[in-house]
Amino acid sequence: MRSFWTEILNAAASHPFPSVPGDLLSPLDLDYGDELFPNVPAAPGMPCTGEDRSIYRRGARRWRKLYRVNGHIFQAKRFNRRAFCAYCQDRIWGLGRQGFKCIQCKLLVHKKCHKLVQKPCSNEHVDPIEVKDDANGESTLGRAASVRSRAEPEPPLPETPPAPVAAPVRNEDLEPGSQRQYSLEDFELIRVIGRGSYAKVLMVELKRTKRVYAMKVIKKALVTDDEDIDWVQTEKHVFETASNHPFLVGLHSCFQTPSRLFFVIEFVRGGDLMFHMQRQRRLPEEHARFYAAEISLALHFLHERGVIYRDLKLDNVLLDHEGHIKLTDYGMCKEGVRPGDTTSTFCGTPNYIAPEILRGEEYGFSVDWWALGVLTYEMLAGRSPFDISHAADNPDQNTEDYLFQVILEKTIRIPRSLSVKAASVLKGFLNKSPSERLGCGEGGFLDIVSHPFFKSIEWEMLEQKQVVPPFKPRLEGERDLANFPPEFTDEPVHLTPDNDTEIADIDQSEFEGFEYVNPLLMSLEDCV
Ligand code: ISQ
Repeated sequence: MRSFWTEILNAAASHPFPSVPGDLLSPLDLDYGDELFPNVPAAPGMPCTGEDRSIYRRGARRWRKLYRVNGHIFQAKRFNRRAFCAYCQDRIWGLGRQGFKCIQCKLLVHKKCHKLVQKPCSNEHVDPIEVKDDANGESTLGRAASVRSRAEPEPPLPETPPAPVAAPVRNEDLEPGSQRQYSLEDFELIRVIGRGSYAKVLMVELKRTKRVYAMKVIKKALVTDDEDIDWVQTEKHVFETASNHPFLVGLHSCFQTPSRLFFVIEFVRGGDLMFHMQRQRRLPEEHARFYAAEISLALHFLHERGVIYRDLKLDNVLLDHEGHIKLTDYGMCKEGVRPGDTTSTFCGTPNYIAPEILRGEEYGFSVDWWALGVLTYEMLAGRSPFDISHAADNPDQNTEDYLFQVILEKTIRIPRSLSVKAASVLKGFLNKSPSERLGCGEGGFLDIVSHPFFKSIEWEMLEQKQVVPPFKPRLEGERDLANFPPEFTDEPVHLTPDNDTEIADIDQSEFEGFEYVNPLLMSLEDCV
């Protein structure tokens, strides 16, 4: 039987190599230095003088979509309490974000009615929020910081009693052969290994088997907004898909307490690429090629299943104990995208956001290939292609807007030290026009597979983890945390006790059905 890779490589052989704009470098594009680090550290792994390590890890963000009609600024909402449309007076009900709410006057309307609202906003004020008029129903964007600063309390709605947290099924009550449910008591919390804007990641041990896992802990109080609840659902769905691929972290189980959501994830021991880049300055081309190729396979797997990853960055690329990559963090993913479909949410981590997102255009899988270009550049050059650290002292140039302007307008300069093939692949991925970008043309993924930079890659072997990684993380034992930043591992590992007043404000019905156990991992565990 011909394998997928025989097919794809044969097709690649007969497919003309795409002419990537920027294949030929003009002298103006060459970069003669300008490193990220201003001096040499006292010893490998030590910071440079004046180096602030906290600057490197920047969280992903999702900006909200806002729709302006007649002075109102509407935001899509899901209502699970009784709410009525101010335009047609009918009840707002149904699954998904069926209603719109004005973030200023709190007017509630159906999504289908929002453009018909004639009553002007009673609380219109000039606010530094970027929204477009929604006369054509076009989706628009706003900045998270401005939109989040909503001072007014919610209008009282007739309440239905809050749903209690679903009582976990007790394992002794399960039918023989059905899945075991997990709870916090099943795990020993060992160390903190990461932290993001919403979540904390711990290394934990499943007491029954003594196996080690990563546990992502999310406070429910931080995910009260409808859009936030959507990402929790998306993250869970993508985890389920990802559990079938060697270069994506898989899910063991999910459970909840009244205050928190828990994802139990396979533990990947080698640390992330950000950690390794901070110690190695820049990577040899051979290493960058290997990581970029494994990441390409992971992205392609997601794309084929209708998922745009949208948060590729050094922090989200983990290395396993052998040195193979695994992508993590699916909270920014967009699901259900068919070939040719587009979406428009303004989201990502600023340094990696593709120009089409910044221009407010509809976009598709192209944004992931752009981010791979940024990441590959960082591996090869030891700095971002949009490095604005030189502008740190100038308040006008030390802003997100300035970074976005640089991404949109600046010609990317390729370090002179890089090979022609490396420069070509970077120019291919970092093409500001998504239709001309490497991986986004007619040839799609095939154009990446057949790019000269990847000529030495044996793709079929690579996907089966049969290629020996160029770097093996140093590990002394299964639980060695030497590859995780001390700013996390030195933190106390406890979870603060539940706060009753905080819990009273949580609508537990939003989290119904969150519990999950991966049947594949379970059967593995039962072999122990
Ligand atoms: C798995 N292993 C190590 C670190 C992790 C960080 C985030 C999510 C999963 C992880």
